[in-house]
Amino acid sequence: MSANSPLLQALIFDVDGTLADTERDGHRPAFNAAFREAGLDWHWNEALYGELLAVTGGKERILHFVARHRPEFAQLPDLAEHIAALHKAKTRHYTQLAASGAIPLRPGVARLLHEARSASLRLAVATTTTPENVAALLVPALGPDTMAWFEVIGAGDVVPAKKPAPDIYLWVLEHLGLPAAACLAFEDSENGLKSSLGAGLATVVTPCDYTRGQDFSGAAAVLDSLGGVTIPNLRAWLSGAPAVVPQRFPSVL
Ligand code: XBP
Ligand code: MG
Repeated sequence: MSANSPLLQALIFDVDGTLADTERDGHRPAFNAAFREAGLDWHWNEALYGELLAVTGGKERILHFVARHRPEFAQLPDLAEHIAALHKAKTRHYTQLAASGAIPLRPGVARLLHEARSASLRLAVATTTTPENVAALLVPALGPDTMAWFEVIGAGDVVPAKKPAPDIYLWVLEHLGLPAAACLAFEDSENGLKSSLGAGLATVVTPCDYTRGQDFSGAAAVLDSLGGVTIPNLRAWLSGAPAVVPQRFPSVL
């Protein structure tokens, strides 16, 4: 590291797809349960959901689906209220599922969070998902005190423009009181990467099932998982070193 290299001070994590593979078997069935409960015959299968993921944010995703696939509903004068109610029910189903421990963290995530804490790195979250979903996912996997590990949690509607807009990362940086050059972001999707790069953040990408094959140009590293990634790796990537992960660790740790 040269004398001018930035000092890594904080790690900012996306949640869905990055900390856990939540979309196919977490968010998707929760949306479908909410639709069923409301008496709608809407069903998002795996392939359709993959297409709908181009739109971030659950309420925005439902609106996009209606516009594309159920245009007869698009004219309802109180459509926004209907969508808000559907989304509230979806969040209830998702948090119940996640809180049961049914959605495991991705390989390397728990270890890296522990190592980052030991190295006194500050932790933050920058996600499009609803705030209560974050705790529902992390607490069963990491313990009751987990949310206190994260100094700033940027989630859901705290900024109106969701990813790929950079706003959520800019909001988190402002609340951390840090420049982008002192932080690393972790993402799994092209939309997420556009958002973090737009905020000026060096970004480590671990694609998930739905995002593999997307364009990750500009990422500091693109890896199968965070298994084997060390804090020295992260410091090196912030300084622009090529992404070579040592293979001496089992990939699940
Ligand atoms: C996550 C999302 C979210 C979740 C659903 O994107 O797009 O919409 O799919 O969450 P990212 P809500 O990982 O890029 O932040 O239904 O709570 O919005
Ligand atoms: Mg994501």
